[in-house]
Amino acid sequence: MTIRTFLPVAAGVLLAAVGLGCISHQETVHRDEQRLLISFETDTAARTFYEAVEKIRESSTPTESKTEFHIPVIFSHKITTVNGPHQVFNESVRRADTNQDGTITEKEARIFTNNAR
Ligand SMILES: [Ca+2]
Repeated sequence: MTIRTFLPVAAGVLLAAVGLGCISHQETVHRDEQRLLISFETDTAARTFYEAVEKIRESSTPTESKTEFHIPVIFSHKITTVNGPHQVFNESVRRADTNQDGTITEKEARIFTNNAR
């Protein structure tokens, strides 16, 4: 292909792309996980733990991630992932149950509360 034939073809492809407009895809994915099963040594341990979890929920913004891919003028692809409420709870259980025995003791709940952010 010579430059004399290439330029009109390239111009035609560009004009067609502009004329057709940008192909755009936008998607929001809600992601959550199953809530972990946990038991508490006492009611005090449960109350202490849940109060700390609520404090964390109130102070944190919902976790969100974005994936974007663009080819200027021709193609745009954007995915937004929003994490559900069980993720904060599960992460709190993993942090609080330090020996991973499935039970949060009063001592573990107190330590978790003191370090909750
Ligand atoms: Ca434990």
